[in-house]
Amino acid sequence: MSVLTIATQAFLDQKPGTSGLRKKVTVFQQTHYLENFVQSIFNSINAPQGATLVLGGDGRYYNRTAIQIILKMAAANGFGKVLVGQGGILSTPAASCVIRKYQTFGGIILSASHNPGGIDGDFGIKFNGSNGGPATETVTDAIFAASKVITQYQLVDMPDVSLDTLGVSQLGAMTVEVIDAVSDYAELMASLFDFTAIRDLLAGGFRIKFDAMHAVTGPYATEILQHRLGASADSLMNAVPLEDFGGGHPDPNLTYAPELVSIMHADDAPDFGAASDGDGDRNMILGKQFFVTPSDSLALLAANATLIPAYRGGLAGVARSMPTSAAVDRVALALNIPCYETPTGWKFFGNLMDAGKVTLCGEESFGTGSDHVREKDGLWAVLFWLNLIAARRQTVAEIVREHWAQYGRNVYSRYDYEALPTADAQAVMAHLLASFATLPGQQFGKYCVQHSDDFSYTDPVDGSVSTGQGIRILFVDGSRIIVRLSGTGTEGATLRIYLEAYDVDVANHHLDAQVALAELIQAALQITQLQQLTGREQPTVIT
Ligand code: G16
Repeated sequence: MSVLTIATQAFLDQKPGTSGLRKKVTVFQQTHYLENFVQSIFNSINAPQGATLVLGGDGRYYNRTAIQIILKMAAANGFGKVLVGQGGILSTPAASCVIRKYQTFGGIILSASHNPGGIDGDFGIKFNGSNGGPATETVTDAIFAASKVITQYQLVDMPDVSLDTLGVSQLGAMTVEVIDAVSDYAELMASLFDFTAIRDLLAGGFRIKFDAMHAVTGPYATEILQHRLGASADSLMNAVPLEDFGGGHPDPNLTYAPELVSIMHADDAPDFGAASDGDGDRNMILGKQFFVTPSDSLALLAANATLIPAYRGGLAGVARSMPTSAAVDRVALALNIPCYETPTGWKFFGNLMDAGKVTLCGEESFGTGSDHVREKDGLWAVLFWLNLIAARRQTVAEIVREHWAQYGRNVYSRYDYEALPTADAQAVMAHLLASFATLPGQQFGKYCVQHSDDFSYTDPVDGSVSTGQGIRILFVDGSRIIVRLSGTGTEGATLRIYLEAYDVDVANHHLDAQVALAELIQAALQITQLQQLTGREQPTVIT
């Protein structure tokens, strides 16, 4: 086996964001760009000689090319074995499941998640550790540091490996095992949920619609929902993965899943609708003419967890990212279990789950999951909902409204301003930071500012500190406005404004969130000076 050592020069823009390195495909296609980052991973993770890795991606454009490069580099860097999903495919939660099940050293996941794909779209890469979760900031900082001083990388000079046939082949001294991308994950799901109850629900005429958005969950949903649970073929839409996601934006929300949203708002809508994203870790839940906000979904799953076989014994604790609404905090209080508030990014939940402090976690960005893996998990959330509906035999809307009546409603919305010039977005953040001294005590309509700060987090397990995690404007009545810059965009800057108001009055619970939040939205625009500083009149996406 001949190992080639290639001289290279550092790229200075390889800092991992909220979830790995995400860039335009054309950036990754530059000579040495992908190789530099992969070698920087290998130079930072201290893998023992002969270690096993998991490798797979969401199937987007450039996935197959990248997998061949990474395999050859892994062989040259002393790995003993790589488990690759068939066709180079593994959803993000399935990759986490495989890392854990086969106790590998870690894995490399290729995905830009919900970002568009195709030759003009985005690509991404991240390293997950042996717990199956995204590398912590300590590791991603080390990878970034290594990427700035890299001078060479190594790969074996050998032909490509076949990725389409299950089985074992050799790449020099390293074994490549192509594994079924779906079966380990499907078995894990069957072990968590009451498949018999869900099968009975569906056989009894409960109609569902799952939109795979031409992304990675197509084969998983076909196996689990259709083959194992008996859903009809027309329960699935866009279930064939495509390299460019059919030209769509594989982000399951009210803006980017319009086909599903209109089906769920028709007079003859199915009883339950759901969608997942590019790499299968996000979920959107819909009832007949009813949208469940991700923050409410997390709270509901926590409140109903003991209806599910895997969580029958109760929850150790729950966690949410800071911008996620405090709906789950109220459930945790009622259940007398701890609730942790972390920065945005699933990587912050890993330590809490590993230490047994939390069982369920979630984020406003359509991510929910549990300690069954160390990634958020789209289909898991869908199955959780189906299992709880099978147990309660109520509609989605009835379940949510009953929850609000019991706990109050954390009315919630997020405004995204995408692809802003970076300087404009930074001007908004600088303006807010400069306002901290004068904001407390100021009145905006019915809202009076109590406190404002820039969120920082001390990990209760390893003591690491993460600062600058988003600006919080907290009001006397418990309402909140959060402003932060996204860490997953690839064009300019994306600024997010998160709005939350708490309402216990059942008479208001029928109100559309935009109506209920109208005054808070005005306050946010006034406080941020967003329109004046960016020239943007309207957000790109409202969820
Ligand atoms: C990633 C992270 C999530 C985060 C989301 C949005 O999700 O894993 O934890 O909430 O990005 O992050 P931001 O607001 O910085 O864009 P995914 O689905 O893209 O991997």
